[in-house]
Amino acid sequence: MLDIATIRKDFPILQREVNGKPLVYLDNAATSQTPQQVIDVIVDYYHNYNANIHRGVHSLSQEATDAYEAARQKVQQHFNAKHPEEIIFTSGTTHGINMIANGFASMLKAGDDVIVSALEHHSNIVPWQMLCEKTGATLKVIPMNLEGELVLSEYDNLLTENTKLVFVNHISNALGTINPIDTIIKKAHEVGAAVLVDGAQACPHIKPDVQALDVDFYVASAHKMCGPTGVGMLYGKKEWLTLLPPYQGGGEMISEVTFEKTTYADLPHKFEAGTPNVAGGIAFGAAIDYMNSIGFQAIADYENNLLEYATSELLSIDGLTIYGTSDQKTSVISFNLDGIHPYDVGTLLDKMGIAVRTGHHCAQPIMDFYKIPGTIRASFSFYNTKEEIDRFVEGVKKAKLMLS
Ligand code: 7TS
Repeated sequence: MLDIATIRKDFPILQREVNGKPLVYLDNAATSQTPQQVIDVIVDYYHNYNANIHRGVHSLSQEATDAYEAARQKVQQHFNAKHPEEIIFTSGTTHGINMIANGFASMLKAGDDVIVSALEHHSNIVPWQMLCEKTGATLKVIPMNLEGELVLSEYDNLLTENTKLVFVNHISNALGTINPIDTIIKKAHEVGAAVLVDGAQACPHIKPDVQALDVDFYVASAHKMCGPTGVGMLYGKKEWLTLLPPYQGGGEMISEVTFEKTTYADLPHKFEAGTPNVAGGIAFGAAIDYMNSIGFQAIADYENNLLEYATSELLSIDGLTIYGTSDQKTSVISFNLDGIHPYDVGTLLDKMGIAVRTGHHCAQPIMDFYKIPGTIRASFSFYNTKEEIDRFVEGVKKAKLMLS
């Protein structure tokens, strides 16, 4: 059992009011809130040992380098990567995906296929479309069903010896569906294709094991798991990261530079050109510590209860449709009220101090599938409470009355 009252005290922002009402923050899929323990780590860095890393002989630089590399090891252990150099610090999920899409540009050709899923965030669609434009490779799509699940029998039909890459999210940001990535990875490997899993929405809820999954690439953002914005991780199997060319050229990613030829640094530095987000990387490590101190099993159990409760309460409202009804689902509810634009509901909820997201959630193909302009999305975290869900459901009822 989680002691939610105590946990909530860790999050200063949860104490504030919005529009004269206590904040109910239900936009956790967009970004999670930051506990004081993580804020303190950022403040401590700038107060006490702000320095550039990997380059100074002076003490501050050594301290900052040690803390940054210790954070890399925390990320490595958390995701169970075999080697610390398989963890590349990025600016977030989008950056990690673009690194890999860019890397494959020199390896794909016309006649090759890459497979995406119908449930992706735009950041796991557009970089691959750009890659296909560059290389002549063909983009194929695993379709979805009305429940918001991937149709795996169709995936079987798409896989051929021409398939070079498959990219799929672990959990859908727009619907909350947990995708069967272990099966997707196994089947891709049977035809020799590599797999990138977008874990942006999974990492706030579960602890992925990249070795057990045997995934080739896994990407995530710190800001969705109690860390700061502007930092994330790319896991890549060492063999792949060694093979792929660097994404950006610059300082710190080289071994030797002359005007005739440059040789690249070893992993992970080959993919980390320029001064990184040092405070962010260190704080990412602190966020991982924080979440593990609560425990991912406890988080999942608690959030599943919130999801069940909120789903049944919302379904008691006439004319309310939930999109994404898989039984493999995390704590995200996307819904609409008959004849009412999601934006109007979101705006009224904000007036009541309740933060939700409205719109297409950067997943337009899903909205096209359901033939809707967008949804209202409430996404719950372990620091949300049943009382907040009651206020939210009351808010939706009020908004419905005002708008019908
Ligand atoms: N992939 C998924 C599945 C996501 O949910 C997001 C962000 C991204 C990639 C991009 O992450 P970034 O940190 O690089 O921006 N999703 C959302 C969302 O659902 N609402 O706001 C951002």
